[in-house]
Amino acid sequence: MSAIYKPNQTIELISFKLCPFVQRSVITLLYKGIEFEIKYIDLANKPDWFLALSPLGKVPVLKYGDDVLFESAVINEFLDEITEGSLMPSDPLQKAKDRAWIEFSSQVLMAQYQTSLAKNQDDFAQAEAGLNDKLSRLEALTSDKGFFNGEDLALIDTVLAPLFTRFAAIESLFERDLLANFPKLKALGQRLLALPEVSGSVVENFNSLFADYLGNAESWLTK
Ligand SMILES: N[C@@H](CCC(=O)N[C@@H](CS)C(=O)NCC(=O)O)C(=O)O
Repeated sequence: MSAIYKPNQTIELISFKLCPFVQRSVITLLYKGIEFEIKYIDLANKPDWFLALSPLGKVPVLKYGDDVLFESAVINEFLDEITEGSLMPSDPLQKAKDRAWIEFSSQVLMAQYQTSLAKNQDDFAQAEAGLNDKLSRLEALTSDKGFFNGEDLALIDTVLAPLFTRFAAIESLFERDLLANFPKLKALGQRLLALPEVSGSVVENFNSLFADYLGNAESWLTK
């Protein structure tokens, strides 16, 4: 029997407050109007029950009743499929392309992470060059109609949004606009960050937790 979301279904997202992959699933849950609970864990000190549930030891993990799902892209597609109004293109080719760019966007998140954690100016410049390479690819594909594919928000937008939360935090905390050379991405970011599902997808003190995290890691941005 296929799963169809029932509002009384117990859904719990195992999370870490600063994790962009968790944030992707929170955006999808909020956008799809799915009721859920969120449980934060400390990734530096993973509880045994979490390690028992999560084959990769990574968040997000979604507990759907007695079932367990992992990997944000998989969780998001599942949440999309059990609710009305698909956020994936119906055309198989376009759907395959979106899945490919969703995978690519995970690499962009990793490049952004490495850039924000670089410990000195040289490492920062090197990491930023790698990040910019990836951002150029996204910039070339970003529509100027509102969202990544066009006028309608799709899952690819929900997975890109956490990038913009972190670019905005870096700009506000350290006065560095890492999207200055990417006008279409900048506009996409502003559009996404204005959505309540995106602004409400992180904890209220996100910027200060993010600053603390970078400070503890002795990131060059914080010096
Ligand atoms: N491909 C995974 C990546 C998830 C991931 O890397 N999560 C990080 C936190 S942001 C994590 O749990 N790291 C713990 C670890 O690697 O030990 C997804 O999309 O869900």
